[in-house]
Amino acid sequence: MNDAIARGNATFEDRHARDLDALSERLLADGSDVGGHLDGIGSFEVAVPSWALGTGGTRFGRFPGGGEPRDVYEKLDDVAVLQELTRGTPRVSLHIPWDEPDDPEELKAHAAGLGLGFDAVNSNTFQDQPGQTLSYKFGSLCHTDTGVREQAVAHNLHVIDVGRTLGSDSITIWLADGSNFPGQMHLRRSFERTLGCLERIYAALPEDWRLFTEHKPYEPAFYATVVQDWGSSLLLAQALGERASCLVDLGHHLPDTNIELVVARLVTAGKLGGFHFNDAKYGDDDLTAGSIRPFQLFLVMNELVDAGHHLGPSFAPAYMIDQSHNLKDPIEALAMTVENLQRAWAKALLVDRDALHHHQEQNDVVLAERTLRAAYETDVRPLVAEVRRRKGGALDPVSAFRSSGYREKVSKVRTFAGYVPPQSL
Ligand code: LRH
Ligand code: MN
Repeated sequence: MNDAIARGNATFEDRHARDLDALSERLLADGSDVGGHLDGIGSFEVAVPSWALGTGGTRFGRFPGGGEPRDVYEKLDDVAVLQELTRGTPRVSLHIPWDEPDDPEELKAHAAGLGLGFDAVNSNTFQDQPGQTLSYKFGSLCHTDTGVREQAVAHNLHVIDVGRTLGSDSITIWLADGSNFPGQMHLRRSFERTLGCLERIYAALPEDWRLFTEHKPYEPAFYATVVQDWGSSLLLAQALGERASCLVDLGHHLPDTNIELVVARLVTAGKLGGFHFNDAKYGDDDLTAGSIRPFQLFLVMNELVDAGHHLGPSFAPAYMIDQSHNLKDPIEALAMTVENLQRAWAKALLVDRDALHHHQEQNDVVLAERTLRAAYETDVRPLVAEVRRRKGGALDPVSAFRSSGYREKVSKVRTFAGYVPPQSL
């Protein structure tokens, strides 16, 4: 991959240098600290979901591309390629049992050899596994049957064990638990049983670990979801304790929800634990982050940079991607995602916070809005590309990946025989 990156960078370096000089000159004229911005952009890292390296699909079909990773080892190989290209994805978030390693120590060594680590692990009590004793058809941690709840708690403790061996320090718990019809499920008892089970999982957390609760308004439940919204997630995180916090999946909000406001509320509550970045037009579409609502992504990043400004280094949410690549090559889609996230972050860093604060306090609506938009409308691509270049990455990750012929190469060795796609995606 390094050759393709070097070739690509050589092709673009003159134009890049011109663009960077022009932008730096303008930012300096505006009194901006270009060096500081480059450092700030370089500090942004995002974890890659293990379940997004194969081709995703829907209930209507899946159209696998060539060279799909056949196991978690090949998925790590693909994440390493992404890290070489973008220099922004040094960690992987595993989903258990989809990507449960036979030998976690061996997988940890494989990852270390690739310069990768592990971010939050994800449990799965939204599917019945082969040989599973009790079904999650009517829920897991909320289930009316103690045996099912016990089974689900045991699974989460197992996921923590695997994560501990891999060097992870957090678990994300998303629950499909809910109902399809009014009257089917008691809305308070189901929530209280869920909290009771989460308390047992929280009590078993290793001392330096965090637990993230992830809300979602619907799907697969189509009437009520136990952890339906940020309020339900916050109630759980507050009841559990200081190492529990809320994970915001951008796709888990009803149309036109002001997600940046949800983020601001969770920051105020001291309970913003992490993100699943993606984008959506309608439902939980799991599309490329920044591909549909780039301004919303900027406004979310603006809340994060502003919070970091006030709270300092203790404010460290876990940034992760959660997408399903039904049509794009997964590595190209993830490269575009990382670029879009780096750009939204870079634009948020450009916001003149003192000026914005002043205009807000003066209720100068026009100047406040203009100050925010000025950052959003700045083409930060040269800055973001320069950060990648300085870290040994690609000025243009997608074209470097294409010119590397990586997908063609792995397509020859990764024969389909033996490839088991994730069951739901
Ligand atoms: C649920 C969700 C959750 C994961 C799954 C793959 O929609 O966002 O975060 O467990 O996708
Ligand atoms: Mn998610």
